[in-house]
Formats: sequence, C-alpha cells, structure tokens
Amino acid sequence: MLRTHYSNQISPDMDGETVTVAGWVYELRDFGGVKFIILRDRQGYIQIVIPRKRVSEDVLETFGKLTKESVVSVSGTVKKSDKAKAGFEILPEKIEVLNLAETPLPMDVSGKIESEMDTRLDNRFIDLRQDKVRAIFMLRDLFLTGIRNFMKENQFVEINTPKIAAAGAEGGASLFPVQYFDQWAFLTQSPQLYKQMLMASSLDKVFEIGPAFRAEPSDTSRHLSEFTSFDFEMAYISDYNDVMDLAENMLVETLKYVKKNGKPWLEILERDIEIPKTPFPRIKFEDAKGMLESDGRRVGNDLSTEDEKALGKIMAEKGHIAYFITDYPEEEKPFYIMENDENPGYSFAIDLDYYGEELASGGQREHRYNRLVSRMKKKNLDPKNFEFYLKAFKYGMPPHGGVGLGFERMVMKALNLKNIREVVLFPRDQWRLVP
Ligand code: AMO
Repeated sequence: MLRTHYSNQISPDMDGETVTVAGWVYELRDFGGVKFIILRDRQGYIQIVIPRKRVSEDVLETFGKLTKESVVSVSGTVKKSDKAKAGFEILPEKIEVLNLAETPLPMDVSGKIESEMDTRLDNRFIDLRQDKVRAIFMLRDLFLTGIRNFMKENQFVEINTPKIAAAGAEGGASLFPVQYFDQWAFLTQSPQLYKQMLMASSLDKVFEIGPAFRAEPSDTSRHLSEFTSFDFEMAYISDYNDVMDLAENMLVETLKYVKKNGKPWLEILERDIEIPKTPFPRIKFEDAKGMLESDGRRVGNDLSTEDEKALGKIMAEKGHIAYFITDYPEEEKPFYIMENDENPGYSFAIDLDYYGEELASGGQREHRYNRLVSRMKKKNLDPKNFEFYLKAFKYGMPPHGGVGLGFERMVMKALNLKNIREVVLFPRDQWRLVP
C-alpha cells in the first residue's frame, strides 16, 4: 500500500517508528536550510520536515518539483516535536510523487480566499478538499444514519420506489418528461403514489430516502430540480396526530444523533445544532393566519414564503423553531389529502415548518375509493390515468397518513447554511446540468 497510517493514527509516542503517509500537498514552505510539506489526508494534516543536511538528494530534488495539491506518498521516521502542531513530524526517506497537480489551481483550497458558488460547484472535487465543505458532507451522512436508525427502531421498512413513472402526483407543471421506449413517461416528483399503494400491502409502515425531481424554474436558495426526499407512510393511524408525533420524534432524534456523533465536524463548521422544544406547537391554518394578520399581514388561502418567514419570527419569539401548521383549506392541497367533513372546506393536511421555512408536508390521506375518485375529479385529474393507483384502494386499504420531507432543507437549516446547494454534491437546477 502507498499508505500505512492516516494522519490521526500517528502520535508523538511513536517517535522513531517508520511510517508511510499519503495525501495532497496542502502547503510548501521553503526556509532554505529547512523545508516543510504540509500533507493533507482524509483525517487531517501532517508536517513533513526536510532539513537539507539530513535528507537525500532525491528528497530535495522531489521537493523542488512539487506543486500544491499534488498527490504524494511519503515514507519516513516519526519525530516527536514540540514545534509541530500535532506534536510530531515526519523526517522523509523517500517522497514518491503519485500525481503532479497543474498550476494554477482553479480555486483556493485553503479556505483563505472565498470562491464564488459557481466556481466551487464547477470544481466540486477540489472544493471538497476544504475542511468546512467536507464537514458538511460528513454531517449529511450522519443525518441519513440518524433518520434510518430512528425509522428502523420504530419498525418502518426502508423501500425504493420507481423514479420513472407514468403519472405524476404533485401537479403537471413541474414534471420532467422522459422518452420511455415508444411512449412518454415522467421522472417522479415524489414517491407519493407508491408509498400509499404499499399501505394496502403487508408493508404497512414504510420509508424511503431517494431522489425526487421537480421541473421548477424557481431560482431560489431552497429549490433544486433534483432533491432528496425523505418520505414515510404509516397505516392504521387514528388521525393526523399520529403522523405528527412520528415526524416530530424523527426530527428531534435525528438532530440529537447528529449533535452527539458529529462533534468534530460541527467544530470545524463552527456550528451547533439546536434541539427544538417539544411538543411542537400544532397550529391550525386559520389560527396561523390570524396571528399573521394581527401582525399586519394579509394572508390568502395558503401561506406564501414571506408569510412562512413572518410566522417563523413570531414562533421563534415564543421559543419554537419547529411547529406544525394543520387544517389547510382543502382547495390548496393535493387530491390524496383527506377533507375534514366536520369542518367543510378544510382538510387534514399538515406542514412542518422549521426556522420559518416549510420542511415537510403531508397529512391523513383519503383511503375511501369513491371519495378519492371524486377528489381527483374536483382537481381536474382523469382517474383513468391513475388506475394502477386507485386499484389499491378497492381491496382493503386501511386509514393511513405520512409526510414528505426535503432532506437537503433539513440539513441546510439545521447547520444554518444559506444555500441548499451547499449540502448537495452535484446540484441540479435550471442552470446546472454539469458536473
Ligand atoms: P411537497 O411537494 O410539499 O409534498 O414536498 C415535500 C417537501 O419536499 C421539499 N421540496 C423541495 N426541496 C428542494 N427542492 C425542491 N424543488 C423541493 N420541492 C419540495 C420541501 C417540501 O416540504 N407528496 C408530498 C408529501 C406527502 O404528502 O407525503 C410532497 O411531495 O421540503
């Protein structure tokens, strides 16, 4: 192997031992009689000390050729040193150049010079060499593990549903058409229809973490054309409160998991994760509207982005960064949401807002075939296009509900980042199809 130790596997008490380390040349310092290479590997930084009189001609010659971000493997002896940050340095016997980096670099890696978002995304492989950027993706990984742990502890089965489908669930405007052999298909906007169909199967508590596609031309810091949707669906609910209980616990437990296991990365990012106060307030839409109107806003039949922000402020003053908004006007909500017969015109739809932004939406579903068909017609949808889905409601469909949550929004907001693109390796938006 070109490496025997990562930087964090070496310590001052290994003084005198021979090791081979490998990584990128982060910095080159030449003081004449003594030169240094700061090598960066996945775990951190290692100082390579090159005193002219104590190393071979080969080592000196190689040092002269090195450029920043070149890839090298260095074999040498561990030397305890009070002057080195880590308490040790490596005196090299051999430096092997594995790949020389071209100069100049397309962007600065040290984090000292801030690069534009576009430059960073065009050169994502280099951007990811920055500690802070890497920290974001190490934390993102922990969010995924946290969610999975929580859902599995609660007996949910992880599923994968098709991403190429014949019909969309979230409205025609944001569908991406795909040429599918000799017919047209679409990239799925959400696993909605599939997770619901499964409620009529033996898998009555499911979740999925997968891509969702929206042909949204909105050029904002919180929309992508391809995002990761975390969806769950559960059968045999009494009402939408069961769905909210699950979503609330999931968010709190996931945040706790990341806070506990992501300490080194949070330190690099200089961020802390705030655990939202429980129970999350459950505010009826009309009450939210009332709160906003007494604050001087005019609110329609739904909350605009600005309304959400304003409500976020009001709630933050009351000590809540996470809360539900329930009972939306049915007119504003998709066909699969159940209407509230006791309060005509309203529905059992819920949104979960987090730091004044919509994080998730869902609710109790319409599981009664005839009501579902009439709701579809009311929304000008042709039930014929949804036969594959409607069939599942004819032969034993239990009451059920669930939510879809924008995974990137969760990571972005929890880490207090300003742009959703920060938390996606290779984001897709209206302007970006490469890399
Ligand atoms: P909705 O359309 O509200 O609901 O989407 C659910 C959540 O997904 C996130 N989201 C997005 N994130 C980034 N970029 C986008 N373009 C984008 N669009 C949506 C948001 C949003 O709250 N089927 C329902 C869910 C359900 O009822 O279970 C649905 O998709 O955080």
